[in-house]
Amino acid sequence: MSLTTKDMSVVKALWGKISSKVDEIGAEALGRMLVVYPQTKTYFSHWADLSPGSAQVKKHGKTIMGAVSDAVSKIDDLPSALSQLSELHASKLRVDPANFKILAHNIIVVTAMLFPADFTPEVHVSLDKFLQNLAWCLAERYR
Ligand code: HNI
Repeated sequence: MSLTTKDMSVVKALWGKISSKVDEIGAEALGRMLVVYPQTKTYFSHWADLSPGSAQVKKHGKTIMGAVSDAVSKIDDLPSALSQLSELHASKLRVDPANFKILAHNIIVVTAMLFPADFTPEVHVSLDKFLQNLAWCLAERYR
């Protein structure tokens, strides 16, 4: 489902509120994904410690959310904003694209947890649509 102008402005406004905590959101979401969906651990088997709050989980959570924040700033043209990352995940990292939706779900859970007052049903639907579009664009280079 494509993003409406309203979805875009809702997501941008949300980012304005949560931007100081995106690193924390990324670390918590990644840590939870690795526990709740243990099949995702296979991609990170080269890490020394995959448990929630480990140095590598924190660092990579920050990296992921850096890319998500960049995508928010380029929300008008997500396919080109994400094409290089899609290429990397498809041909080098070889991540099953079904996992993008799993991580998106964890990002939503943690955003709701850390920002309960801002997480209105309206914000929920626009954030969900944005992250689903992001997941779809990340899967684009698998074709
Ligand atoms: Ni992903 C590396 C962004 C989902 C497995 N990933 C990156 C990097 C970014 C990134 C940025 C660093 C690229 C570089 O080094 O140039 N990943 C994202 C985003 C999402 C995502 C925005 C979805 C929201 N990645 C996933 C998922 C998995 C995944 C769901 C597997 C389950 N990513 C990886 C792996 C690496 C990676 C593996 C390399 C990490 C490392 O430390 O070697």
